[in-house]
Amino acid sequence: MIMKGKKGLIVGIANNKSIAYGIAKACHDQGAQLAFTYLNEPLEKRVRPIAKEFNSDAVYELDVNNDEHLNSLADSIKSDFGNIDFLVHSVAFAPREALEGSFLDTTREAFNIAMQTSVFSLVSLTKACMPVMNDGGSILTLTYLGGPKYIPHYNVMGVAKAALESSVRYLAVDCGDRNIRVNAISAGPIKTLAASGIGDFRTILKWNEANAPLKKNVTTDEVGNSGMYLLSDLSKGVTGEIHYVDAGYNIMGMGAIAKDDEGKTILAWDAK
Ligand code: 0WD
Repeated sequence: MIMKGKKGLIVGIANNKSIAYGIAKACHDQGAQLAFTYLNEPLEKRVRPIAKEFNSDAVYELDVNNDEHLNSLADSIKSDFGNIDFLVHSVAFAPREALEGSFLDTTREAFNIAMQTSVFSLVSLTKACMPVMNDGGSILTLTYLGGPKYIPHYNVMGVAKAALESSVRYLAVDCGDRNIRVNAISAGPIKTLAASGIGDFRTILKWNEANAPLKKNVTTDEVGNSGMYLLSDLSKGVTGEIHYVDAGYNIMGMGAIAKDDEGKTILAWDAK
């Protein structure tokens, strides 16, 4: 039981398809005690039964853009759950219209919403949790290849993920003073509620499956297990890292898709 005796806060479960659910499951399976947050009332109905599934009744309302929620979080955790050893930040949002069409058309408002909710939230949540985080703890966030590279339709969320990955490095230094580690998993595409907002997401899934070295898409269980490793003492020497859990897709310098002599799309290794 790798996580026995450890307590953690999971932020970003919308339902049991969420990546944060996979991470919670892996940590719970290894003996961790968990507390959860929900964004708003409709999501509370989804999150409470999930907390029960993991034998927890430590459930708090948290909109990461609400300072009152952030300010009261540490006190609530301290009084009914106790200090935590790890924190999962699995939150991102951009207005739907910003995730289709051209990046050039991104509005100031959409840009600010994406950056506040998807990037600054890691900084503010980390800060809010520091008073209840044990020294030697671990913080994990979720990012995507659309940060360092161009991905169609990802647009402003790509810019936000680039800033998030940079924030991981800066936070890793600040939190390192207390031996608290900060890392990110860059997950391959997974069909979740958030992903359904991205234009043409099915094509991204198919493309990844065709071109990744492992010829498949990853599951929330796979991301969950890697997340559990980064939250556990097994990764005590790892901080400021962006760890790819994407069936290897990010290493590819050449796609597997090619055109045959008639212009038909085929797998590259079938090309003559
Ligand atoms: O392909 C994917 N699904 C990938 C997701 C690939 C690589 C990375 N990611 C990232 C996302 O960008 C995000 O950072 O993983 C993280 C989790 O996303 P998810 O598991 O794919 O999506 P989902 O199940 O929708 O969970 C994200 C949740 C929100 O769900 P909805 O769908 O209601 O927006 O983030 C939460 C909310 O529960 N969230 C907030 N929580 C607190 N305050 C807020 C907020 N203001 N906004 C969204």
